[in-house]
Amino acid sequence: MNNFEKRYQFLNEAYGQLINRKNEKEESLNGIYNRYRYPVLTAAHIPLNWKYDFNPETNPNLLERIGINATFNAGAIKFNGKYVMVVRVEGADRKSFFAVAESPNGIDQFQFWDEPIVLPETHEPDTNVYDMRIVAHEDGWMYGLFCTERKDPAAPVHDQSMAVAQCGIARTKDLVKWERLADLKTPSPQQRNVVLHPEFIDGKYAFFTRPQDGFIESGKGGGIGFGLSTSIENASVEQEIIVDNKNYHTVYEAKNGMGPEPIKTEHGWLFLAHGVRNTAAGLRYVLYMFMTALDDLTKVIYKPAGYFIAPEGDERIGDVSNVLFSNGWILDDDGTIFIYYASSDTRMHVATSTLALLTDYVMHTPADGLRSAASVQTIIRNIEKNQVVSKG
Ligand code: M1P
Repeated sequence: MNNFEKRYQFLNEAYGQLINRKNEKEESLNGIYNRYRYPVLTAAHIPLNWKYDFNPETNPNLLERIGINATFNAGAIKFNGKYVMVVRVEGADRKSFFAVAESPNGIDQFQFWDEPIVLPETHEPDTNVYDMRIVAHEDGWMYGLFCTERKDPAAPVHDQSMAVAQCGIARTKDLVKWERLADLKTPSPQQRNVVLHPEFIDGKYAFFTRPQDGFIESGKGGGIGFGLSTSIENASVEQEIIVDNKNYHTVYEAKNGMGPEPIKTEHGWLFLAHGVRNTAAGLRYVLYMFMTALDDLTKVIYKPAGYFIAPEGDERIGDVSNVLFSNGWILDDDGTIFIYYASSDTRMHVATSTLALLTDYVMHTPADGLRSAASVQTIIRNIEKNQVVSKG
């Protein structure tokens, strides 16, 4: 066997083992959700034929020709009975694009489809696209809302990082062929983390937005916004109502943003979002939850204090460390919820829970009292309740 053949065999065996590796559910201390031992997608899950030229004439050393850096921030949807993620794949060249990966059970054996998504562009080409929320809308289409980033035309020559982020919109029936629509128009100079609500509201398309003044800094803007548009082909939100704002000395004091689309429960709409705070070590991203009224998506009726999931162990380390981010979850008919989340802008994980457990968590976890003394009182009330239970 020559060197090319040896490397070919080695690469294929390692890839096969990774793709077929069974995941293992971890014990849950909080009882709300279970993490899994292995990430569900990493850069190593990218098909070998995307990266290697397998012709011994043109690649006698079987070198990797196209580097992939990370697979993260995936939208998720159940499609044709499969658990499907629309993954943000980032090349070694720092360009992100989308690719579909599917699993038979939602927790392991995720495999990418044959080719990455070829996303049509508008008249204004995207420099970078990322973080798609894929939503099955009641109008019959699946919509992918994502961030489209272009260089800020106002950037001075010395600044090569100033960008304008806006919400791109594409729709599909099969996740293979995509129709690109006009970017969402809002009053905000910057938009990321925009999500389409799955149902019409007052006969209109409903959007969750995240108005920001700057590319990174929320400035005077911020919070999770909500607005309506009569059209999806030329979507335009004229007024953004803030549903859930950033707040002093909380896990979302610097900024926050929507996760995936909300899930309807008998008690209200269940939301998963990310909150960001600043630390000496940089920004820390955690996931939190809240619930809005069934008849009013802008009215928060329950909001547990603090985070729901925060980076833990290996999740804390990656290209952008100390970050958890989720833009995809799947609710199964039996009430199981698969929460897909990325750690540190590097890899994808899954946590499982149920609609009943998440509803219990959101409705019965004490709210944030916003001061140390209030937190102490919350604990004391709990201790006192437990004393009654143990005496009884
Ligand atoms: O690097 C962490 C995250 O930063 C951004 O999120 P937000 O817009 O809330 O600040 C996004 O670029 C996201 O992709 C990234 O994971």
